[in-house]
Amino acid sequence: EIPTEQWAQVVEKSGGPVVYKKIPVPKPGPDEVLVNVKFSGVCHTDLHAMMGDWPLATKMPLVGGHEGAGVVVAKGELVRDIEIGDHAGIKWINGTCLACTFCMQADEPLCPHALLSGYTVDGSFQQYAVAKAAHVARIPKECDLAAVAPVLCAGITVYKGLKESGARPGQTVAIVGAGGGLGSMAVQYARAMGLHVIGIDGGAEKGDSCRALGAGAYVDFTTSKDLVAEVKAASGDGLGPHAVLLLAVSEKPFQQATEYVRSRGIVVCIGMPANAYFRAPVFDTVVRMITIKGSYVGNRQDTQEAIDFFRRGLVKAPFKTVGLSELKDVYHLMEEGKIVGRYVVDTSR
Ligand code: 8ID
Ligand code: ZN
Repeated sequence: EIPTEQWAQVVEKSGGPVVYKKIPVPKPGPDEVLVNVKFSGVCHTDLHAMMGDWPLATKMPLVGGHEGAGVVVAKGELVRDIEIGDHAGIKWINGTCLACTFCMQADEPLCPHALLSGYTVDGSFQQYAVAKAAHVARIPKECDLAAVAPVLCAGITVYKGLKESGARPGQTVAIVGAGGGLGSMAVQYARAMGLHVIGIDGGAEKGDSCRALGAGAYVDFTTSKDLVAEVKAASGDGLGPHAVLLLAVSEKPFQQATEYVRSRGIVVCIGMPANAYFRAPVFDTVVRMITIKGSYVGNRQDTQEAIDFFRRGLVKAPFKTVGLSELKDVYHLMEEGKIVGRYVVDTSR
């Protein structure tokens, strides 16, 4: 039985806060499914969305969230390849046109008509959420829905970022923000992909977590006297990591990355600190043949591959579960950089 009302966390004005209240249950359109969200991860993007700190407007009022794992409970008349009762994931890319040149080449995140869960359409911080059937993640029944939730954005994004980094098995990748939500997943995927990992973040607790997840070295940006030298030294032969994944929500590490990346190395920008710019010395970029690029979530194939790493037990990032009603507290901890791994909210409380 699908109720007519449900609990949700609603952003009523840019800057927040979130308000826990009852709202109507949405109805799926002809090409959409309705997912009974059981658990949702809390991504730093949700905080950016509430604060309105990116140069892209959100819908308002807004239900955030884009790591929602649950069960399909209703579907539109055109939906054929997913059934009621199947497990599905509400991810950042809620829907795309599937007809533009980007969609045709499996670059759906670049679709100019993309709908974004928890940003331009309501997302997973509610008990029932709608998404285009073509785009919901297919979650195998054996996957625990709370544990798989962080894969739906953090996992997909870092897995794609590692592929974009060009790093090959046996090479070294530096993960900046390695103790956070994306970072904890990145350490795991990198290790599963046969890479050596240098984790960079702040504090001893995040260091312990990075090492436990498989990082061979940890550099603490809050205490390091010479971060560039330390990262290079940690790369084995001292020439620097072959690739860098920038996941931090701060501008400074973006400036440092081109200094320690190996010659011919690739710097991948993923974190999106507000109002930040990427500055790199032209001379070094040229004579050391450095590549700088961005990476933005993943396509449907990346999604299923990232989930399959999880299903096989190759990635298992740390998470804590609290009630959806406690989302405000999670945002406070996130603002202070105090979260190791991910928080997952349980929509039943
Ligand atoms: O598709 C994308 N590109 C995509 C997808 C999902 C998320 C991008 N994002 C963006 C988010 O919007 C956010 O800007 O990635 C960023 C990281 O998201 P997150 O992992 O969910 O955030 P977090 O859990 O707060 O982790 C951030 C970590 O960065 C560390 C913090 O200590 C924290 O552990 N950090 C900071 I802030 N400054 C640092 C520094 N100077 C740093 N780590 C190393 N050096
Ligand atoms: Zn996200």
